[in-house]
Amino acid sequence: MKKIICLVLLLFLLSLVACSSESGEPEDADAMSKATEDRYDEMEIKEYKGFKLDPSVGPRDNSIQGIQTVDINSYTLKVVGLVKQDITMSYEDVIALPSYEKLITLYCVEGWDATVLWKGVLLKDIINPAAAEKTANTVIFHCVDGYTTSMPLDDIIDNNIILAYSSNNITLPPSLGYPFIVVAEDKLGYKWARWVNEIELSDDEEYKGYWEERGYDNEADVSRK
Ligand SMILES: Nc1nc2c(c(=O)[nH]1)N[C@H]1C(S)=C(S)[C@@H](COP(=O)(O)O)O[C@H]1N2
Ligand SMILES: [Mo]
Repeated sequence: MKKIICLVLLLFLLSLVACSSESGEPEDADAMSKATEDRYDEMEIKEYKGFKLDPSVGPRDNSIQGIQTVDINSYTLKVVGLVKQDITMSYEDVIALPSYEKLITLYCVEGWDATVLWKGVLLKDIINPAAAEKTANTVIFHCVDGYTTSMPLDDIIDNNIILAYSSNNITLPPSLGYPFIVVAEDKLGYKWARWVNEIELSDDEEYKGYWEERGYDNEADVSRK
């Protein structure tokens, strides 16, 4: 008799477990909203080594000229300015360089942030073959939409700053700067140049890009961390 009761109990418990795992929708408080869910590209990964990733396409766009569409066949990336040798690279040339992956959060001054798995190449691997002059201390990024922003050359070299062509394992979407975005880790969003097509070496430490010229801090360090 005891055995039968145990068996019935066991079957009951097993059915409970089965039901709860079938019940589908997660119920935790921070379950993703349908709107957020919809922004993920079908192929995009949503989690990396236990970290939740944000959809790589943000909730809105406020680029100075809207989202740019770049024709990859005519696209070139140039390295110019205080260099011994100007360089022009195609998209294929850039992505043939050794690749690096980084899980980094972008913080915009507007108060939103996005944690994304970025994959790209080291900016120094692009700059080094051009051989920067000794006087060069600043890197100015020029973009297809006329946007510019800058970073100290040492920052880029010492922190292994990458130029990304992939976000969350998919090709960088146009909204994020296809073909390339500067993953300016530890810097506010306006340092993350998108649709980059020219890298200029300069000795103007005071250079002010589009938003910097309009009053935003040139260091742009992310303070909340
Ligand atoms: N080429 C280009 N890059 C740009 C911008 C832009 O307008 N043009 N906006 C910057 C700003 S202010 C932010 S916060 C990040 C993310 O842009 P988003 O706010 O439009 O998503 O891209 C940065 N890079
Ligand atoms: Mo921004």
